[in-house]
Amino acid sequence: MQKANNDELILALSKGRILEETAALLDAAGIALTEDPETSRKLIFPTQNPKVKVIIVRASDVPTYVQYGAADFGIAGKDVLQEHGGAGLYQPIDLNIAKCHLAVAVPKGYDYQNAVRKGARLRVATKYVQAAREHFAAKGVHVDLIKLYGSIELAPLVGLSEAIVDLVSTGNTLRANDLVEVEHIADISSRLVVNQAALKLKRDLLQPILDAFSKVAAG
Ligand code: PRT
Ligand code: MG
Repeated sequence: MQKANNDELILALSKGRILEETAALLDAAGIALTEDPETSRKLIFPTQNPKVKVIIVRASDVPTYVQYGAADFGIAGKDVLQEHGGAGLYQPIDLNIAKCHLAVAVPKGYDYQNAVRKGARLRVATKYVQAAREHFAAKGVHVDLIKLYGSIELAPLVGLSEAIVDLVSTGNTLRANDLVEVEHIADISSRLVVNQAALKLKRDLLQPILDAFSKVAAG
């Protein structure tokens, strides 16, 4: 097993929007990638700093790699961190990237407020079971949560659920599927997460990078 040793750092990132929006941060910290993961099949990448490598994993797997110390630090959405639970992770910086919000949405014309008032039991499809459960429990709304792994917006269109809980950024996906947002649950952005042991053992290597990230994140 390749495991991070004490004179090198491994950063866990995911392809797509996190990688894109992280480029400026990596640049500022002197750890820009020297190869483009979007066009490569490799999973471990060198950076400008010979002591720092980047591994590319699924967005929802980033906290797991960092929790177990297979990566020393990583970047993940607050949505992902909330579902993971955050055990073993130190979360020092809100990077203010990959911003969106978590919302409840229903098909246009469905009277959500009325259904809630009448105490109806709603079927809600979501990838974010943890966050959805907390949200509806706090509001005293009765729900049956249906866990999906993608294309959440499809569920109400084919009768799998009455409502969804999903991430929204531009709102284009909701509009394209005749869905409307009825509740704003939480603002989401991406956070830097650091393995708690690495923070102590590799402070010398980590601190300058954390400082550079903080500086860019603060604008
Ligand atoms: O697909 P995979 O399981 O590998 O992971 P992922 O889908 O979580 O990864 P990715 O790269 O899509 O998202 C990584 C992180 O970006 C998420 O964990 C969020 O914190 C953040 N983020 C920001 C978003 C969005 N904006 C976003 N709009 N993640 C997903 N979306 C999806 C949303 O689920 C919906 O289907 O985009 C659609 C809505 O977008 P709009 O612009 O049409 O409103
Ligand atoms: Mg995705």
